[in-house]
Amino acid sequence: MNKAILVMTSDNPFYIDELKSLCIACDIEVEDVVIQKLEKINPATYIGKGKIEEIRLRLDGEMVIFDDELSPLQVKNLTDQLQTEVTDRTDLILRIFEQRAQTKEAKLQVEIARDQYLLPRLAGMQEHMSHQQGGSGFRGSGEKQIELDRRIISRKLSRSRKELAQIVKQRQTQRERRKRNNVPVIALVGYTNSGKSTLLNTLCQNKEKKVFEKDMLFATLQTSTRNIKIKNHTCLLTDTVGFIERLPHNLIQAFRSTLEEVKEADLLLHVVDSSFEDYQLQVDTTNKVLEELGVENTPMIYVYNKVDLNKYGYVHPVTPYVFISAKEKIGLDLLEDEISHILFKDYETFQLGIPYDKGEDFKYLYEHTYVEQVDYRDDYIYLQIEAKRQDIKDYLMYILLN
Ligand SMILES: Nc1nc2c(ncn2[C@@H]2O[C@H](COP(=O)(O)OP(=O)(O)OP(=O)(O)O)[C@@H](O)[C@H]2O)c(=O)[nH]1
Ligand SMILES: [Mg+2]
Repeated sequence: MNKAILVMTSDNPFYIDELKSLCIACDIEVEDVVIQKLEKINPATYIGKGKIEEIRLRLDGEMVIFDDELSPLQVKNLTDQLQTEVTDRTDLILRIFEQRAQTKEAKLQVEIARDQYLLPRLAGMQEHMSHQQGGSGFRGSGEKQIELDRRIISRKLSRSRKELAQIVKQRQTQRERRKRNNVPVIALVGYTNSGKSTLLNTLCQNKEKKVFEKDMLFATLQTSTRNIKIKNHTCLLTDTVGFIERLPHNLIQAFRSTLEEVKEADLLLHVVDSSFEDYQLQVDTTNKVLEELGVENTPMIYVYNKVDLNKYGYVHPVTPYVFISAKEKIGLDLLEDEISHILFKDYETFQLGIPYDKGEDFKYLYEHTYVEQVDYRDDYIYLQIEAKRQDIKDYLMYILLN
């Protein structure tokens, strides 16, 4: 297992714990945490000379990981001076995404983000490699190598981008088809590890179609959509990638298409880990991303999860909200009430009698509304449905008068 020394510019335990969790997810053991509060970041080496020396003396084969994203120049200089692998939080997040990506789309997205990150950093890495090999004197050949690598990566980047665009287009068609079917879409959003996938699995009746849930950062990288029933209404529930503070901008770009699903949603369930005292920071981060996506006007329910841990006393809920435990199945009725209150408040029950020669109309209503009852009677087909009046305005003549 790799070992590391972490370099922080803040002593906020939230950030320290988060960087440690990122290390754990990458199989890296944290040996030490160095904190230097900086007035000003050194453009050449990020931290100051004295601190670099202090770290250098302390090093015993560990890698050094910075909490912030380092510039290519900083990586190069620090690698030079510390004579060990120097990397940053962005790289860790990329590594995790690389491990977890499973679908073709997620893999492409991560590849693009990685290549974008790599491209300006090739020089620094080359330096590190040559140190490891005992520092050969052939600088010239190294530079040629860098140029070659750069060209290979650039070509790969443009290929991946094209391929991704193709997949995104296909998904768009899928989404449009869904939209035509009038089925409301609910999207789960929230900080990583808040319990989105667990909630999806709990709400999904089809137990074979479970999505991956785990106590680690970024368990989910691909959106999955499942059919669920909310008070007899069919809805689509979409699980999304979790958010994190300071998500590297390469990744935001790469994952934009995944988050397109969120834009199409009729309702957002903002899942919050209520057992976490600093939950507000996570809520703010999530809301910031939602704002960037332009969905701040989509109706949203705050779902304060993990109440079974009994550590939600300090939560100041924002309306509309519910307290639940996705794992222990607590409060799910209330959640369904809230969802149906928002999504189905305009729905009414209609009793229709459709003549047998109006087969097309029957078919339309059968496919586009919530059918509660069908009865083939002597003179007509009896149909009891739930629908919005405006959605069936062309069929109101079939309403049966009692
Ligand atoms: N105690 C408790 N644990 C929960 C609850 N809901 C989820 N968890 C746990 O929290 C961890 C994360 O759950 P996930 O459902 O994978 O979280 P997520 O929001 O999908 O995470 P990402 O995919 O990384 O964004 C898992 O270990 C779950 O078992 C809950 O209601 N109570
Ligand atoms: Mg998940």
